[in-house]
Amino acid sequence: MRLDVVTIFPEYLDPLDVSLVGKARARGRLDVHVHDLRRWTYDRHHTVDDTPYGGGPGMVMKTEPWGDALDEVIAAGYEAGARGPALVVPTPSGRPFTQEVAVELSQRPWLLFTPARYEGIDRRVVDEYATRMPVYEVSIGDYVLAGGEAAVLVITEAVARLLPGVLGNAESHRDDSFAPGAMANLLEGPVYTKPPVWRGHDVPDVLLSGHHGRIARWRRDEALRRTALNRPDLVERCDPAAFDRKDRETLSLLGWASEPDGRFWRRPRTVEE
Ligand code: 97T
Repeated sequence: MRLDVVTIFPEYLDPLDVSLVGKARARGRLDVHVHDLRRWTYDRHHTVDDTPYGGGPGMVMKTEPWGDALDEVIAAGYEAGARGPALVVPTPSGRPFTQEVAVELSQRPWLLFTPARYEGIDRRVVDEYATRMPVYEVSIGDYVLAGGEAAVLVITEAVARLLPGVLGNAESHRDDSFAPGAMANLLEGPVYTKPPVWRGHDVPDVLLSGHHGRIARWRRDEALRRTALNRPDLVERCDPAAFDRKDRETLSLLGWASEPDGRFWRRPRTVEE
C-alpha cells in the first residue's frame, strides 16, 4: 500500500518511522511519502490560509497550494506505478472512523491524506478531487484537534495492522473488540500475566484453574460487564439472541431490564445509585 501525506507539519508524521507502521514499512508492505504543503506556495510568506468568505472566525486553507500539491503527488504516485488512489480527509464533520472503515481503507492500494489546520480546507479542493477518486471524509471522534495530523497517525496505525504480513501470529486480530464475529459488539475483558500475586492483588483464581470452559465463561461475563458499564450503546445494539441465560443474569445485576422481545435497555439509575 502506498501512503502520501501532505501537511504543513511534516515532522508531526515522524512517528510513522517507528513501531508497527515502521515495521510494515521495513517489510515493504507500506510505502510512505510525507510532503510539506509549503513547497507549493510561491509568495515570500509561504501563505497557505486566508480569511473565510462570508466572514466568521479563523482561517481557511487556500485552494491553490492544495491543488498544486495534490496534482504533483498524484502524478508522482502514478509514475511510481501506484494505482487506485483514494483521498482521506480527517475532519470533525466527517463520517465516524470505525474498524469497518479501517478494513475498507486497508483494501485500497493507495491513500492520500490531507490533514488540515485552521478551520479546514476550501471546499472546492475536495469537490475537485472527488471527480477523480473516492473521497473519505472521516472523524476519529467527538472532540476537537488542532489539526488533522494526529488523526492521520491514528488512521494509519489502524489500517497498517490489517495489511497482510504486518501483524505476527501472536498479535493476530481475530479477536479484536470490533472485528466481525460472535462477540462483535463486546469489548475485551481484563487480562493478566505473571506473577500470580502483585502488591497484594491476586490474579482471579479461575484463570489459574485450567478449566477452559469456566475460563471462557468468566471472560465473557467480564467482557459483557465492561461493555455494559463503558459502552451501553453497544449492548443496546446487540442481537438479543446473542445473549444466553448467564448474560441476561449479568445484565440484570447491572440494572438492565429486558423487553418481552429479549432486547435489553438500561433502567434509568435512581438518585441513590
Ligand atoms: O478536530 C479536527 C481538526 C482538523 C482535522 C480533523 C479533526 C478531527 O478529526 N476527528 C476528530 C476531530
